[in-house]
Amino acid sequence: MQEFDLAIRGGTVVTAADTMRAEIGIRDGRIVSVAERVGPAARSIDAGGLLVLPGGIDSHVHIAQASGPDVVMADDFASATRAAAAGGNTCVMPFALQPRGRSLREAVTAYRALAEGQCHVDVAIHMIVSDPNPAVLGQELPALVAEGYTSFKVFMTYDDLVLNDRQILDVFDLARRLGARAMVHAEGYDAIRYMTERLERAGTKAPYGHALSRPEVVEREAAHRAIAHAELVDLPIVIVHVSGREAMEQVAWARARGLKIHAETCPQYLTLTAEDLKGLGDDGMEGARYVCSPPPRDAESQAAIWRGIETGVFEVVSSDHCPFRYADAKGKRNPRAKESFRWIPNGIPGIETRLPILFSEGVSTGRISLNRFVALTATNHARLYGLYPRKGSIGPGFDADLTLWDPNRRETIRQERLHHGADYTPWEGFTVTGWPVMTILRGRVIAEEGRITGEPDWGRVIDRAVPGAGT
Ligand code: DUC
Ligand code: ZN
Ligand code: ZN
Repeated sequence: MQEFDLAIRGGTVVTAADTMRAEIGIRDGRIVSVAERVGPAARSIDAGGLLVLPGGIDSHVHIAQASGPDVVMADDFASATRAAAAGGNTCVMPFALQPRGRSLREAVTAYRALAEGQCHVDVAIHMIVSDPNPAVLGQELPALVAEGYTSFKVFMTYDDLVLNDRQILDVFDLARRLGARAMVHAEGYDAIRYMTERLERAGTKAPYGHALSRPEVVEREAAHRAIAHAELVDLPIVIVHVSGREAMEQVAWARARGLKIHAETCPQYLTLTAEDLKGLGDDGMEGARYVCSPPPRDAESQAAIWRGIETGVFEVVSSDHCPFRYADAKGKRNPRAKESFRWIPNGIPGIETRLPILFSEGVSTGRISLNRFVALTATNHARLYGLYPRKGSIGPGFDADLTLWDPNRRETIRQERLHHGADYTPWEGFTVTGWPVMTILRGRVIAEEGRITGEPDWGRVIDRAVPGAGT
């Protein structure tokens, strides 16, 4: 009788706290033992020369999210989670979006149904609250949080999503009472409209207009306002996809005042700039490949974001994977997008490339330690969103979600190697040092050397605990 179903031997195990030569014994999908030697197992995997990391958790992705009548997102759950697995991730967190005027409960039920049986990795669902009416605040949200949907995002921009200040305060107040986690898209609606109309009047239509319409001050103002509301209500919040120095300084300022403000950034804000949106190509639309919100900034902002990562302002790096096809009339080059940048769908693919880019630019360059990499890509996501101590680290009792990582492997990112539904990657030709070799979900190998070895019903839709008031 074997003691374990699976043993990982010969690797260097890395957690947010420790780096050690150890073997891992796995039984029934869970880690049972981490020790210098573990006993006999039905299968042993040789991780010699490799790092053994907690599986990546990407707590900010968009999958199969309705994007308006004429635009379709490029990924369903099968393709997005396939790409996640190949990129070293074992859990992703997409959003069930409440269309305004409709029930949040119905949106969550329908979204969960889309995911069930279609996932290569585990999925935990956040909500987007676009209409905090009395039924949502009084019944739906409290019930959904109690059922394990313990986090939601609010938007400070977009016609069909924006909440006004009073609505934000009401939703924050409820989140505090429920112990739920609130995430904020911090860009100011009126400022963006003003800038967009001004640019259009001046004849600016091309994709680069997107960056001009959302300068850093727009993000800085909204971040400050969200922080002020969070202070008033006494709610810890997460400011997601912080793109540049100015919004980041607001987070650092809030922390210095003793406020619990969490912050997320993404690989695009470390590696892309607004200059990328200037590309024209055959029909002037090339730059649309890089249109996301907030937009990428400049080299100075990239350096500032790195400082924020190094000094702990940022606790999580997510992909904000939000894929649209480029050569597609329902994607980046839909007919209206050619009339004005304002109709280019906002978002870029990145679920499969997040870990290699951050490892390469962060760990391989010596900017951050291996342990910090693990914290930024797995452990802190689990802690922030109520998945800890089930996921996010390596130790007895954790799910056996692991990524075997070759720290020395040099690879070039190419669209043809990726598994997402998009038809391009913003990082085409980008060379990285460090690459996922094998991804293991609850003790089963789901991806190996870029091949998907699992099935689309191996991932589960999982419920979560409330992160807890005050955290
Ligand atoms: N916000 C996101 O979080 N993702 C894509 C677009 C957006 O505005
Ligand atoms: Zn957003
Ligand atoms: Zn997003």
